[in-house]
Amino acid sequence: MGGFMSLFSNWFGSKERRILILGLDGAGKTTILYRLQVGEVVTTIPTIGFNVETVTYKNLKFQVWDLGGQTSIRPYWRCYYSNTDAIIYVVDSMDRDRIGISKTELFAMLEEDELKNAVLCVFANKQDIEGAMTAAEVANSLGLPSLKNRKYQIFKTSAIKGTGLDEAMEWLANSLQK
Ligand code: G3D
Ligand code: MG
Repeated sequence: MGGFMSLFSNWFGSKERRILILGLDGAGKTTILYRLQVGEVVTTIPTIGFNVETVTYKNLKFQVWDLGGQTSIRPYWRCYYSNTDAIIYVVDSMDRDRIGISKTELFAMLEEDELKNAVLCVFANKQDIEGAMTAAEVANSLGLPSLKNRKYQIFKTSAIKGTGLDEAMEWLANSLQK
């Protein structure tokens, strides 16, 4: 347990940090959570029936759930975002069909008042697959250039191969220190 995260958790400082990992189903969020190797993943299913995966590692708390689908459960998500420092937004770079939905979901999240100070780290995931959208394509399709008053960065990742994750976490740690 630990790996590079043990180094990074020190970089995040001693303050408790809460990080949401969000994106459409199939984007690779759960795979990433396990890749970070930060410890036991605890899955809770709130009454309304969406899964929330949580990992706590030292001063870091990661929470993961799927966006998209039923909008009726959206209000229940609010219970999970208070004091969020960062959003890791995961995109399946092969999923051109749903990148528009992914954009809509992202912008809906970013409108939430409690998330207005959260930094945004986008993972253009599944870069190991040939024909995947480049990071620039993902950024444009998500509308990242139109973001206002948001500190963000996009990274090419492969959760399967474990590439790009450490650079992304390094950026996150640096951003949260400031
Ligand atoms: P989710 O938690 O966002 O819903 P998962 O997504 O982590 O469950 O991943 C969905 C599927 O995509 C899984 O495949 C997983 O192995 C795969 N996947 C995740 N990240 C990558 C990646 O970087 N590259 C490739 N090639 N595949 C990835 P299965 O077959 O188990 O459904
Ligand atoms: Mg999952």
